[in-house]
Amino acid sequence: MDQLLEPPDEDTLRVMIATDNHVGFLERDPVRGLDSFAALEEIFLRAKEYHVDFVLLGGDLFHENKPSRKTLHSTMAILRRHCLGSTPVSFQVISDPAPQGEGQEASPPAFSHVNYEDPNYAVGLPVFSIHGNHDDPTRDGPSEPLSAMDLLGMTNLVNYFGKASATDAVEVAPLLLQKGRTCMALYGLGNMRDERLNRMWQKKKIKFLRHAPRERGAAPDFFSLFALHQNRDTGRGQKNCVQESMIPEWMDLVVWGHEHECLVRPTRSLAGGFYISQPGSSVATSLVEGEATPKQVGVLDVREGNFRLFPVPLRQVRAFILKEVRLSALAGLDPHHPRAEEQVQAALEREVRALIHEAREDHPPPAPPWAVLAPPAPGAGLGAPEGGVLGFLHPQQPTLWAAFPGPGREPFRHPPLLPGAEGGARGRGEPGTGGRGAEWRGRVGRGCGGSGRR
Ligand SMILES: [Mn+2]
Repeated sequence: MDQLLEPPDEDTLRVMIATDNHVGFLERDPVRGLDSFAALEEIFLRAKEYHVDFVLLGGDLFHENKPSRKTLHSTMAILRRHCLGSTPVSFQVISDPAPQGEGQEASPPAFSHVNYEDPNYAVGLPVFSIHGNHDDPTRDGPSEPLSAMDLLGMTNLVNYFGKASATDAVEVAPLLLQKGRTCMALYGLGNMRDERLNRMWQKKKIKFLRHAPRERGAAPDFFSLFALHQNRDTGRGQKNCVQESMIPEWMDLVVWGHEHECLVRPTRSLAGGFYISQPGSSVATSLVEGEATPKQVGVLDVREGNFRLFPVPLRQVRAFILKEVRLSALAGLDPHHPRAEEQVQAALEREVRALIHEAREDHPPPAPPWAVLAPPAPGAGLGAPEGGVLGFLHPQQPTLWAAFPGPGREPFRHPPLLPGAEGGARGRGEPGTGGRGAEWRGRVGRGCGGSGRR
């Protein structure tokens, strides 16, 4: 959409929101080993294409708690390629030098500055990230708990925030950001075991610090954005999730990490006054329905207490189609036939071929320069076929796999590469954003001057 190809105006803070990149997932797989890196790279390419002010990651950047050297190296290479540089950053951090609340710390521990304010570094695209359950801080012997995010924080590649050090009580303090007349209070809470968080919440041991109310007319109100990485309440047990009613009702927008299904379009919470956006994972880590919905990230515009969000489909993500096949519904199969197993094999091969065809139709390879990353091939034959009905045997999955050694299962040919620095993609192609998700939203009576304070 054209609005995204133009830089935001001086009062609009534009944020790329993404989560659960799970880089390093299946890194040794000859076919899918580079998928997670290609998706991460595309996120940053798009962030630059759409002139975002910063990138917000909602946790589980890494798939493994101790990522391999290769994964760390590739991730650092991507961050370094896209985030370092002399592009001016046009928003300021206006909170105190040590904005972390009691029981919270950041990396570097003092969080005396954001990475782009470090005079020894040139950061053109700041990244703010919390940790998830895959890359949470753990101890090596007597050392303080550290996560891979701490390493990225210490090297100034990301601004790692939302790390709670206390186990009994946490105060979540916001980073206060300002761009022109837009002010944002950015809250983050890295993953904790759901039961523990739930217990702390019930005991009122989780506090959200809120900026002091401003004088009427003195300055714009703050837009409160909260990034967390926990189970949502989807019926898995009330104590095994964060219920929306636990989130302060004065929050404006919650970026919900951890849930892999892409539900990036903001939906209004029934519990509070806030909206929720769940970007979902950028790589499918399990073969379930929620992962088969198209992978998207979001570009969020915030202007003086109002926001709009553009869903942005990722084109470098391997197509994944899930289909349930009922053998009883397929014509020409006889469970009593002496060669029933072969019949099943052939029938399933036909089904998979049809899915590959469908995937190719729906996901044409991206045109240059995106193709530099090598077009992802449809992920065919990945699913374990459901068999065993009506007396049929379970077809052997390796046998079915062997039927598709070819074009359906192409790996990325080489590690993702950077197109020209200015991303020649500018001006071509629609980001495919829908109109509905990009309406301006806000609270009635909010806006400049702190009117309608909650
Ligand atoms: Mn997670």
